[in-house]
Amino acid sequence: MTLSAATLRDLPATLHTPGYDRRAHAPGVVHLGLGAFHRAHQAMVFDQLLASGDTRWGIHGVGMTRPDLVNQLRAQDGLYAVRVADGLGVKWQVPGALWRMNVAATERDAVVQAIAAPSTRWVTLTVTEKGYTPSLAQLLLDGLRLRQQAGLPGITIASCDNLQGNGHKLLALVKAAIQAKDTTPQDAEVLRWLDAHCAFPCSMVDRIVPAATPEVMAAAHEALGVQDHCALSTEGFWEWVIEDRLADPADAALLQSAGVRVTADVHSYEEAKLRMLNGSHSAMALMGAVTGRPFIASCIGEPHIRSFVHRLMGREVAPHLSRSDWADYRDALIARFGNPYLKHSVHQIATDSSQKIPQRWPPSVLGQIAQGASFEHHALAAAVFVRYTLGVDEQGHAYTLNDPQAGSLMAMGAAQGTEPAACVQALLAREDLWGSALPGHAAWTARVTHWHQQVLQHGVDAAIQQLLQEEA
Ligand code: CS2
Repeated sequence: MTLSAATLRDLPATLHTPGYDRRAHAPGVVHLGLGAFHRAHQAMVFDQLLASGDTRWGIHGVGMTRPDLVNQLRAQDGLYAVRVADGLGVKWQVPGALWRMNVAATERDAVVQAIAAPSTRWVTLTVTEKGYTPSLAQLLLDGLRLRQQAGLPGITIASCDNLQGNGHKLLALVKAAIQAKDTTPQDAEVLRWLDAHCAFPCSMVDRIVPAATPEVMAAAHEALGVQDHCALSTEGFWEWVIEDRLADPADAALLQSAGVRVTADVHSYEEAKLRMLNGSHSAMALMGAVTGRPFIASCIGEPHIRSFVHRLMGREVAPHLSRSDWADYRDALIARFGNPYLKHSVHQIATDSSQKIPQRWPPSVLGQIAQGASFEHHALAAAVFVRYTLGVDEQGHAYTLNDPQAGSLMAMGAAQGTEPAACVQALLAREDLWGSALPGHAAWTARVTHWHQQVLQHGVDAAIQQLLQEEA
């Protein structure tokens, strides 16, 4: 037996399950980028709102390319279990907010129609850093244009990806799609309508949701008594901070009632999260990949890596943050990274490093440079990234670089055994990775080159130990 609407009532009574009618209403939210994260984060916020009796938060979930998850979720009527587990305890829950599903690549028209549906009030997005393409903008635009032509109300379009100023980026992308060709009077009308009636708030979302493992599926089976091919595991912690710029201003109080922070100041939360959490994640992921440690918890469990991450955040990231409670945030992060229930694969986080590093590291390095302060931790992290492009760990096991830039990164990194300094220079020269200010910076290049030599000669662990001693 498998989890579905029919088997929902057979689940153990201790499990939190949807008590509301999942068929009576049309979805009010279209989510683009249906994956693990959305299902264990926003979908659980919307589940709370639905449970409170507000029927407008059902989700039409859209997988962008691959059909497998959508097919599995369809077979389970959009139901899946979430294990929420950390030092405070373990509990299972079945959120019920996911009502419809499509795949954008093969069912584009259904997605456009969903965005244009009268019941739709929100579009949320987690399409990853590399998903902000003209074709995404065109998809949104086609749906929004239909709304405007039909005289429907505007909607809130909330980017929830790990990009600084994600709402601004998305709005600019959609406007660029309108202006890409000679604009007609109708285009000008859409632009006016977008500005007047739609909102593109920036938002910061946070919850660690690893790709599910067979162990999670087995635990789900045991907890539910039925199979669940879409089960997930996450931590208790979650945060959603969204800019107070919503198409329907009344949504602010509703979201707040479900624990979302609605504020004018998303920026300070975004920058802290990207540089502290995601910046540390990328550093540990690359260290784990090269040293052969499989999970984030196995990295932070090593005292030298834990000290490295603690200092990276406290010494090189925090001085440039506007979030004043950064010390508590840092300590909470270290505890979250160590959560033994989250088997968060280092290779999953190292995926798309070329798209992630630009948001995560350069702002802190530039901040340190501007203050004449040390950026050694970031330089070592960058050196490990160069080492990572070799595609083989310190035990000699090969791994795949899962990255849109994999080909060019591996080609540039290939000669690091024979021409290490030239390889470092070539990789540090790339503005797509480091922005426009860091490439060519002599001291930065010198320090990354130094740490890269240490990594090649003595290994990542010894290099970290050396850094900890030198910068005690
Ligand atoms: C991670 C994020 O995979 C990654 O790049 O850093 O998915 C991280 O787990 C989330 O942003 C946490 O909120």
